[in-house]
Amino acid sequence: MIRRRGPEEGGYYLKKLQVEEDSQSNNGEVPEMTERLFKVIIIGDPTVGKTSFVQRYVQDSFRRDYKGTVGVDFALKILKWSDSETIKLQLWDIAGQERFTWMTRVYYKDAQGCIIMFDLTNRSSFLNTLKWKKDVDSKCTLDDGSPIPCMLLANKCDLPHRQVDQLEIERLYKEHNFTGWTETSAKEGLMVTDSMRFLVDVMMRQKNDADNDSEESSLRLTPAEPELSRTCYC
Ligand code: G3D
Ligand code: MG
Repeated sequence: MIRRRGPEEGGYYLKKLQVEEDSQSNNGEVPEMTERLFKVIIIGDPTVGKTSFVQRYVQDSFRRDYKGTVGVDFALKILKWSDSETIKLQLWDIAGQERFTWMTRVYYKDAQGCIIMFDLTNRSSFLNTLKWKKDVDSKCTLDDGSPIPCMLLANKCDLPHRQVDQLEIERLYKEHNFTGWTETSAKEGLMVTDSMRFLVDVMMRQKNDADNDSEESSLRLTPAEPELSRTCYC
């Protein structure tokens, strides 16, 4: 149920995720590999499951004996995105205790993607996702000034006794410009890889668009603005 705003119809559509996992033959030639690095921050109230989610995603394990995160933990995940592209994801697992202080600005610096997580069985963690979103949007933007893509994750969907229903999540996601939302269970490994793939897919497309824009504008500028080439920077 990952949803994404569809620019073509101004509405929403279900996004099907497709990643080529297997390398295809390339007539025996070794393809040139491009490597991309993305910094992704994982934020939300304490105990919603951020560290468990990262652990599940990176190591496919779930442990009950974590110490609460103090400060920030880093994890690296390497994805083979296609025959020619490798992605390095740097995951910053930020302690919830550090919320909304000057410190978050340091954590958010240069982030290109964000996960905001809440616990479906803890209503205040859901309400606080708005504060987290505002905090990120006010301190962190992409190079073109737009907000960084932000996924809203409703964790612990394996548990009964929910305190938040789907309609409320849907409304919050739409009204506050999240990139997508889905229920997850770090414990059961539900939608963990899928939600990350969705975010990576969005980040990749934004990066490619930005690369194309800068290529196009430099191509456009060269003939139209010949005086630029006479500019002297020495
Ligand atoms: P945090 O990093 O956001 O602070 P943690 O959260 O990953 O440390 O998890 C906090 C508690 O929630 C842990 O329980 C952890 O096992 C549990 N948890 C995390 N994700 C899930 C989930 O998807 N389902 C369920 N049922 N529990 C989850 P303890 O008991 O160790 O404090
Ligand atoms: Mg933690």
